[in-house]
Amino acid sequence: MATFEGITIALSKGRILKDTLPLLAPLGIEPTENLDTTRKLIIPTTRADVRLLAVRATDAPTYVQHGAADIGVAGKDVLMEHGGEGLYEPLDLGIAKCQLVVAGPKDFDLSGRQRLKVATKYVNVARRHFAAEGRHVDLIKLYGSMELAPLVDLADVIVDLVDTGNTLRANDLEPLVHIADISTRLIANRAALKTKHTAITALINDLKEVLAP
Ligand code: PRT
Ligand code: MG
Repeated sequence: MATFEGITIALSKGRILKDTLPLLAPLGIEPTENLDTTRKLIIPTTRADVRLLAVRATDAPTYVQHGAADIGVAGKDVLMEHGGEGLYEPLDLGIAKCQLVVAGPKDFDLSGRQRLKVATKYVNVARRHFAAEGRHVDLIKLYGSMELAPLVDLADVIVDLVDTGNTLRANDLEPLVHIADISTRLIANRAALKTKHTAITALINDLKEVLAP
């Protein structure tokens, strides 16, 4: 595999992507392929020293942690679940904001249940949250549509993201406990921060300027 001397950025596909590109454009970083239609996974940009990787949102920290990408863009929820080992988190990009919550049927009595069944894709976050309350819970790992679980008695409650609250309301659920405010973060590989210090620091500072001119 040919080595790339410039900066490799892991971008989360999906809803974060369309909010990330306008932050990079003022830095002269624009993909040379249409990201909606290209099948390429390594995407050159209008800057010869910067290339993009289009990765699944949940995989972004993994690429950066192992140095396959120098920097990346990931939701705080994904970082909390991943653990953030080997990662530096220099910037809050302030996009894709939402909240991580425990949600369940309206007026559900969380304390009334001895052994709680919790469905989530955030099993580590959920385990930590309930352990901090001294509770053991049965965790059920799901990969999406968590809101369905309490409706069909797969779980009592879910740990999931909520933005407008429309999805919960449409399914007669409500937020019960707030766990964390979520937004998208810039992450950097700790080793790359040393070996490519000048280039990465310049990029971080340019991004800061875009966020708060
Ligand atoms: O598919 P994959 O597993 O790779 O990831 P994904 O499907 O989670 O990715 P994607 O593109 O959906 O984006 C995920 C990232 O966007 C998350 O990691 C968050 O950091 C951020 N984000 C911000 C959100 C939301 N807001 C959000 N509302 N991600 C998901 N939602 C979902 C939520 O899970 C729920 O089902 O939207 C629904 C609730 O929305 P409301 O407005 O009805 O409350
Ligand atoms: Mg998805």
